[in-house]
Amino acid sequence: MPQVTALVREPTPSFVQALSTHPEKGSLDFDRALEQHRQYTRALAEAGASLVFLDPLEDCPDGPFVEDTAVIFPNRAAMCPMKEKSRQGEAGSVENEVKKHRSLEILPKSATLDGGDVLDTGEILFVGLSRRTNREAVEALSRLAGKPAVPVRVLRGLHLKSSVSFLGSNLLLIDPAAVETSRLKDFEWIEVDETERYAANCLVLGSTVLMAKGYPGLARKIRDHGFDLMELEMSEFEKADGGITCLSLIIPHREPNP
Ligand code: CIR
Repeated sequence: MPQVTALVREPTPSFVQALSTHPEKGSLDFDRALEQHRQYTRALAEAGASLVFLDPLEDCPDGPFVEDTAVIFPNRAAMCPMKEKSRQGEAGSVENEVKKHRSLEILPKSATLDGGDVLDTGEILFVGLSRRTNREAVEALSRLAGKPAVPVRVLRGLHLKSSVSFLGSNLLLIDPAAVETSRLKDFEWIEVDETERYAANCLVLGSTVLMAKGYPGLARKIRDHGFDLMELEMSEFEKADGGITCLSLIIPHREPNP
C-alpha cells in the first residue's frame, strides 16, 4: 500500500468523560478502551502504517480521536477550528507533527470544523454539515484543497464519516438514512443495513479495510468487493461516539521529487 504515517494517541483515565450522546456512555471502561486502542494500533502497523504516538493528554478526554484535529491534503494541511472547547487543547501536539509533513494553512475564524466531516474522494471533497462543521468551513476547504467541496447534511450521528466511507475507485459504504444522499448518487454504494449502522465508518489502507467487529453482513459485502478485512473490537469508542477512522490521522507520504 502507499506509505502513510498514522498519528495516534492512547486514551487516559479521563476518557470516561469523553463527549458522547450514546445511551451507554455511563459504562465507558478505561482499561478496556486502552486494550482496544492497542489492538487498533497493532492493526494499523500490520496494515503497513508507520505509527507516531502523540503524548496522552489527561486534560483532554477525547484526545484519542485524532482524526478530528486536522485535515491533510497532498501539498498542504490545516488544523481544524474545533467547535467543542473541551477538544481545543488537542491541537498543539498534532500541529507539531503535521508541520513535519505539510505546510500549514490557517482556516478563517468564522469556520468550525471536525476532521470527521471531511470525506475526500479524490476529485471532490464532501463535507458534512453537522453539529460541529459549518458552511464557512466548506468554502475554506475548497480553496485549501483546490477542488470542489460539496456540503452534505448530516441527519443522524456525529459526523459525515460516521455514516459514509470512501473505499476508493467509485465506491462508497453508506448508511443512506443518516445523510442527505442527493449529492452522492454518482457513486456505487455498499449499503449499510440499519442494524449494522455503527460499522459504516471504516478505514481503508491500500487493499485492507479496518472495520468494527460484530457486523457479519457488512463484513461479507466488503470482502465480496475484494478487500482484506481486519475486524476490531470498538465497544468503548462506540460509547464515546467514535469510530475506526476517528482514532488516527493518516498522513500519506509524499512522492519523492524526480
Ligand atoms: C466527540 O464527540 O468529539 C468525541 N467523543 C467523538 C469524536 C469522534 N470522531 C470522529 O468521528 N471523527
